[in-house]
Amino acid sequence: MLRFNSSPAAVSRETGGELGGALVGEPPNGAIPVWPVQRIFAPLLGATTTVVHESWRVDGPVMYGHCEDIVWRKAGGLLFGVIELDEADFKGTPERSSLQAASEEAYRRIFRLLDAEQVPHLWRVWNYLAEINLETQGLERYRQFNVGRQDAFLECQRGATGNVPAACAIGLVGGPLSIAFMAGETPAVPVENPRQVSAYNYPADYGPRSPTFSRAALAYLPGQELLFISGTASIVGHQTVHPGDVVGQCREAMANIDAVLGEAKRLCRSEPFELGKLSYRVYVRQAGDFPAIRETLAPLIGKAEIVYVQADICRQDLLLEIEAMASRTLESR
Ligand code: 3EB
Repeated sequence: MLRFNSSPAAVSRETGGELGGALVGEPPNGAIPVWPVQRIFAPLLGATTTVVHESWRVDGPVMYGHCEDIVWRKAGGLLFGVIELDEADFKGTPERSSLQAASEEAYRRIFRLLDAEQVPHLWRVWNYLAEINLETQGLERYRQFNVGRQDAFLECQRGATGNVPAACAIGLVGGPLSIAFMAGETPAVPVENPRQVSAYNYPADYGPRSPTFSRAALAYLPGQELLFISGTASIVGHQTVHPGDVVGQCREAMANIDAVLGEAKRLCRSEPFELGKLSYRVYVRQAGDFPAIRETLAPLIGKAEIVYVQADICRQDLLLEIEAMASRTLESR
């Protein structure tokens, strides 16, 4: 059983079975845990603390390792890892930026580790990079990242369509390229959104290579069903809708999540997932939009857990992005 916990403490003490997690908010004063924790240094909005600590815990013995800038832990058919790469360590060329090179190398290393540890199936990936909307060498940095990511998928014989992980790709003010990942011994079931063109089929208007992710992934552990919903924005078809209208974007993003839940309903093994029973993270481009977003989401999500973070979204015209997760126990028959 994989358990997710979010606590408003700078550093949570290890209580046993920690697989990995994330620290979201201001850099804490205290020590950062030694286990794989993704540092997402971006302001929290509407929170009572300056940092939240999210962790994934499992039952049973945990194996761990550290190689090629990846810190990872493995238990119960699952592996969680974090890789941080400093772009400055990668030589760029006029045709291939250092971010593109770092992105490709990060994914190559992830795939190498997953193959070696025999946990080959990537379920969910969390990507963070500095200055995501900045154009350098004639290409926006998010698009440079997409080229490196897709090249690695193809090079490692993973394929870049269909069976690809759920993901998010978010911009921070600075810091390294940081990628966290959850992988399993068994494949996840990819879920697409009928309202949207699959991201891996986006036309070339959005960059020389399409983004490599699915809209959501259903994953299974003994007696447990997990749903990972990728970063979801105000996109219909492949186009941004409601530019400049944060409330409209917020409603559209939730309509997209609802559509993904509708697809998941056809594929899942227990009762349908509901909007009010997910755990959410919302990325808000402009802090000033936060009150309107909170008000718009409140009636839609009820008492669901939600963390708001100020960060950049991968298209200049997107004002927010919403990701979510849910877990349920499965009755054994
Ligand atoms: C979109 O739907 C919005 O590049 O991994 C959402 C989730 C987005 C993941 C990624 C990008 C990614 O295209 C952006």
